[in-house]
Amino acid sequence: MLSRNSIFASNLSQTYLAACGIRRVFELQVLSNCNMAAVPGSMIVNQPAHLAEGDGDCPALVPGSLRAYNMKYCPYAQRTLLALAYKNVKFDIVNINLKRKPAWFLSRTMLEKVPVLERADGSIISESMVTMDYLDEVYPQPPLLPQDPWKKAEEKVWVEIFGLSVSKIYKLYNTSLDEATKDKIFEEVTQGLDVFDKELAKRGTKFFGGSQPGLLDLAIWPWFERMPLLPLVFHRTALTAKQANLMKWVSAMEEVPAVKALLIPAEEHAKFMTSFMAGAPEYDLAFKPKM
Ligand SMILES: N[C@@H](CCC(=O)N[C@@H](CS)C(=O)NCC(=O)O)C(=O)O
Repeated sequence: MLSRNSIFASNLSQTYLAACGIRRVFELQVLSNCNMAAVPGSMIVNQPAHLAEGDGDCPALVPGSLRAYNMKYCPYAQRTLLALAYKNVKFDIVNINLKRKPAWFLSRTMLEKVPVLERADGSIISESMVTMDYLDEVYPQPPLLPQDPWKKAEEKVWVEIFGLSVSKIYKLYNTSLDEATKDKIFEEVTQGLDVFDKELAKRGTKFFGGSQPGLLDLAIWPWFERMPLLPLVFHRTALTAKQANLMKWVSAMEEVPAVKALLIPAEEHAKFMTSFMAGAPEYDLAFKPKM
């Protein structure tokens, strides 16, 4: 089990730690699913434990609130929660045990994945980017995408580029891959980071979205929140001082209230990833009494 001390003992550079906000992250208290006090308009009805088949019926919908089906450590589901929180939409979370999905969850979605959004009439949409798009249309303020259809499309292309490069970082946690394959993937990830670093420099803005975060910022953030895990598991650091623009962007993102509200400490991410790699994901590890 990775402890706070083992994280500090690892040879992460100070710059990297600062960029990943490790010190600040550790100061956050893990009380429940997230710290929604930072996003006053949003509402969380805490449903901390991940519900599995046999745990009873689906919790009743909350009047006037959107329902997000989630898995606490899923980066895709975090995209949806970030968009909801960023736009101060009222929502509640139902966490799903993905190893033993409840029948009532499976009956709602053919795709069998989180995130899923459900509204008062029981209809659902899924796929993280679809949910973000929907939220941006229905809750236009603050905007996630530019008005111009071409520019809108360009931002979505960037999300695709991210999916084909940096987001491959998750493959490095696949214990069945050999070292040569992992080296190749690591190369693709770092090249992807270079591309995003250059793009940010080209835009010359604080966020990819301009002076405020946009769709691209929120869509890629979950992978950056998890960056500090890589050196712990793969003994290499992907994001370094070389990507200076991205480093600054990480610090700026950490100050965004929606990001703060949903931030999971690196220590907790590391514990979950360790359990995931061992084939027994501990979805509820944050809710166990501390030893
Ligand atoms: N393309 C989907 C990917 C979502 C996804 O892969 N979610 C994972 C959890 S991170 C999932 O629900 N997997 C189902 C399972 O593990 O059975 C999206 O963007 O929403």
